[in-house]
Amino acid sequence: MPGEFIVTLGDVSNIPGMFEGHFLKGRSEPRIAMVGRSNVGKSSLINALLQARLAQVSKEPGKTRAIHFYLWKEMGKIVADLPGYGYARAGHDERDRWARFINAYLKEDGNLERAMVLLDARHGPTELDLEAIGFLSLKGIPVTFIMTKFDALKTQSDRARRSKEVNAVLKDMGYGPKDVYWVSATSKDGLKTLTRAISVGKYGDEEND
Ligand SMILES: Nc1nc2c(ncn2[C@@H]2O[C@H](COP(=O)(O)OP(=O)(O)O)[C@@H](O)[C@H]2O)c(=O)[nH]1
Ligand SMILES: [Mg+2]
Repeated sequence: MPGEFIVTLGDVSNIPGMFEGHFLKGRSEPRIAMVGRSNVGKSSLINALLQARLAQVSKEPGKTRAIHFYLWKEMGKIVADLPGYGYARAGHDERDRWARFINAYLKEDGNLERAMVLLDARHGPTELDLEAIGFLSLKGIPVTFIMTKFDALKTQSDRARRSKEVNAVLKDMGYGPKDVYWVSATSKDGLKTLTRAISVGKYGDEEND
């Protein structure tokens, strides 16, 4: 059952009338926001999960300036593809605009269930990622981490080393290895495990409850 495009929020000025309490354009499905650096693989992951070519994948960073909402039918959820941050040519104005836009969205959406912060498996969190994570936790939004492009880590020792490094950084922010999902939109590695977690609404951080 492929997903479906719902609506695009191009700008703060589009927000009025879009949300009403728990509803987005009259739809009540809980929202999951995909957050991450430009080019980290947000759109590719959405397409892989929703089994449709909905989100535009681009080699050129910084293309998505809008928030696109997609219906993940099987899950009964709505996925929000948030604009990426941190591409090389973005200046301060652009960053401010990003923060204002995301802020306005987060304030209006009464049914945001969780943010998925996507990080490149090869690099781990950048300064801007850490800023974004801080921003989300300040807003009280539950965060789960998704390490993308896992296929690019070719050897077992690469994988072991990278996961050790990432876990160490995230530990400092109060997150454990169970909050981290390693996936590849290309090879489909890890997608089942992630989908299962989303479908039962139980993520690593709640497994021991
Ligand atoms: N090797 C590899 N490349 C990927 C993967 N996911 C995305 N990419 C590539 O990374 C680039 C950016 O992807 P995109 O989904 O547009 O990233 P976004 O800007 O975060 O939405 C594209 O060239 C994709 O083909 C993956 O799982 N593995
Ligand atoms: Mg994108």
